[in-house]
Amino acid sequence: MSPANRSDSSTTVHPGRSTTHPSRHSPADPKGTTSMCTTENYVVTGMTCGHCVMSVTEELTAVQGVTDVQVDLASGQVRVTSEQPVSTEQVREAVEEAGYSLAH
Ligand SMILES: [Cu+2]
Repeated sequence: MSPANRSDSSTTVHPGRSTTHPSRHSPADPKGTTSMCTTENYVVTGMTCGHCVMSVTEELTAVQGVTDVQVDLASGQVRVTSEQPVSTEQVREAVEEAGYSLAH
């Protein structure tokens, strides 16, 4: 009699990348800031091709409040549009999670 094969666990783990972004609960601004968009420009270093641009765009889009991300590969300029101000720290975290770094 052969023993049952029970060592084959099928837990799917995505390496290197946290898929759970804790949604930070930011209090609503009582002052009428409805439909006000904030646009900030950053410089990301380390991007070499369209795939890099995709990764950075993906991570930044996942940041709370971000509605649009425009990346210029040649200059490394990243324009982040959000419906609420996003701190540099949040942007830096997202960029580093993608595997690149913020220039300043
Ligand atoms: Cu690349």
